[in-house]
Amino acid sequence: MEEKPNSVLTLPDDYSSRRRSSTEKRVQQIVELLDKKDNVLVLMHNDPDPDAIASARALEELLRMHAPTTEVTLGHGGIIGRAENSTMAGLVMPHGVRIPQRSASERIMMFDGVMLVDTQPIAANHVLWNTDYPREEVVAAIDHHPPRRSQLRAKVHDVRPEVGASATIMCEYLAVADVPIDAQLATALFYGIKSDTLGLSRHTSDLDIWAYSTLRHLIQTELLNRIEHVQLPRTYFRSISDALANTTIYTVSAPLAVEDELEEEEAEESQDGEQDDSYRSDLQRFDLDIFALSRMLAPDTSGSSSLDQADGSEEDDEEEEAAEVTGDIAVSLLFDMPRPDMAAEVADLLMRMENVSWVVCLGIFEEVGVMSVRAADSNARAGRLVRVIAGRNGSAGGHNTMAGGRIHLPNKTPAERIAELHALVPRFLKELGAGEDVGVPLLESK
Ligand SMILES: [Mn+2]
Repeated sequence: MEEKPNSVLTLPDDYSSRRRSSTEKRVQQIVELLDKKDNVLVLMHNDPDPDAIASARALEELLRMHAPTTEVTLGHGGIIGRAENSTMAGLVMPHGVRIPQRSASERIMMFDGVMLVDTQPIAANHVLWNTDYPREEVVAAIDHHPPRRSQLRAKVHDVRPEVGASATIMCEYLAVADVPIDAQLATALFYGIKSDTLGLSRHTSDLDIWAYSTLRHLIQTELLNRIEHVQLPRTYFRSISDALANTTIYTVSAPLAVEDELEEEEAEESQDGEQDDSYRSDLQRFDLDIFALSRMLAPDTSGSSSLDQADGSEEDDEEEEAAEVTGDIAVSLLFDMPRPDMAAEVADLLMRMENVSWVVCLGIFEEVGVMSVRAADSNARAGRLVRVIAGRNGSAGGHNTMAGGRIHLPNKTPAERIAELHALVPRFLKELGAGEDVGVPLLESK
C-alpha cells in the first residue's frame, strides 16, 4: 500500500482573489449556519454514485476541521447497486447510513440540519422529497445538475451546471479552506470526477481539469483499481446478455434534437436521470485515460464545449433548429433488472455501437419503470425527451446527451408492467422521428 502524506490541494494558477474570497465566504456561511447545530445530515441522492459518495466524504472532512463540534452523518436513500459503487462505498464510506423513504420523515427529524450533495432541494431524487421537511431550511446544496425553474433554494445554494462533477466543487472548497486530504479521499474524489465526466471526455470545465490533474498525483492507485476493476457477479453477465437479446436497432433519419412539446412546468421533474448518468460501463472506462490525457494536453478545447453551454443555459436553446442526421436508434428492454441502475449501464454500453445516435434503455425494477437515454449529439436534449415521455406519471430529467427517468407502475401485475414498458417504445420512436420503422433485432442484424 502506498503511503502518501495528507496534502492541501493547490488552487489553479489563474484562480483570482475575487473568486477565492467568494468561495471562502460560502464556506464561512456554512460554518456559521452550523454554529448552533449539534448533528447534521449530509444527504446524497438516492442510489448514490461515486460523485455523490466522494462529495459527501469531502464535505464531512471540511466540517470535521471547520465545524468540529457538529456531529456529521452521511446518508442516502435507495440502494448502492453497481458493483464498483458498492465497493467504493464499503471502502471509503463504511459509516454511511441508508435511510429508507418510508421512514425518512422520522429519521430526518433526528437531525438539526440537512445538507445536500450532488442534488438540490427541488429534485425528487433524495429522501426529503415526499416528506414535510421544509426544504428551504436545507443548510447547503452543492450540485452540478441543471437547476430547475424554482424559487426553492438552500441557504447556501451552490449549483453549477457548467461543472462536470460535484466532487470538483468540493475540491475547490477543500483547497480554499486549507483542508488536508489523505490518499483515500483523493482517490474517491478522483474517481467521482472520472466517472461523472467519463474521464473528462464530456461535460467538462476548466475546474474539472484542475481538480482531476491535481488529484491524480495524490491518489492511491491500488485503491482505485480495487474499486474500478472489482469482480462482477454472474448475474451481471446474465443481465447484459438478456439486454442485448432484447435490443432492436431502428435506422432512420433521426432528429438531432427533441422539439419542445411541453412546458417545463407541466412535467414533474426530478434528477433521476443525472444520477443514472454517472454510471459508466467498464468498456467505456477503458478508454478514459487517453481521453483525459488529451484533454489535459489541449486545454484550449476543454473549457467551454457546446455541451456545457447548451446544458447551462436552457433559455438559449430555444433558438436551435432541430437538424436532421442519419443515425441508428438502439432500443433495449430489460424486463427484470437486479438493480435500478442497470438500465444506465446498458445504455452506456450500447452508445459504443457504430453509427448510433440515440440509445433508449427501458427496464423494470420492482414497481418502477426505469428509462435511461443517451444521445450522441451534444445538442440532442435527451433530458427533454424523457420529460416528454414521463409526463405526469413519473419523474425525469437530464442533460442533452444523458438523461433518465422513472415511471411509477404500482398495483400492476408483472405482465401489465411489461406491457407498459412495450408501450413506451413507439412513443420514443415517434418523438425521434422513427415511428414508421420496424427495426431489426441487434443480434440478428448485420
Ligand atoms: Mn454528479
